[in-house]
Amino acid sequence: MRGEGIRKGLKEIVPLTIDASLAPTNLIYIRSSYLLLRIMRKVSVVMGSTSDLDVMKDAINTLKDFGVDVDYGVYSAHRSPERLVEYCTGLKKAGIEVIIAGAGGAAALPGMIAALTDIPVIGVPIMGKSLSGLDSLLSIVQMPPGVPVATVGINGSRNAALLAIRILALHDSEISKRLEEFVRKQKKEASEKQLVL
Ligand code: C2R
Repeated sequence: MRGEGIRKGLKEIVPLTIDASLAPTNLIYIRSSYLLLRIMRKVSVVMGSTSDLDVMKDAINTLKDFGVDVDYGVYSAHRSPERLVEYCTGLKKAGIEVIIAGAGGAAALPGMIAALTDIPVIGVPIMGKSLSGLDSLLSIVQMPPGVPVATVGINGSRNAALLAIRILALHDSEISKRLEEFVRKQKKEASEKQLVL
């Protein structure tokens, strides 16, 4: 079953290509007689509902700003568990190295993904209509020992992306250079702000 792209609020409209049963199509091949270049997607950003997109688009856009290949889609452990299992089965073949999962309320999604794969999962608690996101934060952060989910702050999807970038930077020199540049710029901006104060 092929997922639909989310077309709202993103810098670019990109169709969702993650699909467990069609995982090899997730690789883009550019062929010439001398060149075979394989581009693999590295980070997957998933969310429990389209209503989470306003928060989760920061993660998607931050990853894109760093030139990281990103897939994104809506998957729910509660509402469509079989589809989530199928999706998780294809993640490694699709070249996914980090998963960012955002969910609100009784948020099972990040934990279920961490249970179904050994790829690092970063959970983003989403502030819903009640309990100010505390329900989601506690659901995601209190994983049982043995099934880790790195949890960022409520609505902290940008930090989730930056953490994913730090993980990728460990073995990707291009991303590492961009991260160094980002940190340098951030430091400069922070000290300039202090001078203005
Ligand atoms: P709707 O706005 O679609 O009613 O969803 C979503 O992440 C969203 O924040 C309300 C909230 O339900 C959350 N949801 C989960 C899961 N599936 C949906 N926490 C899950 O499987 O964990």
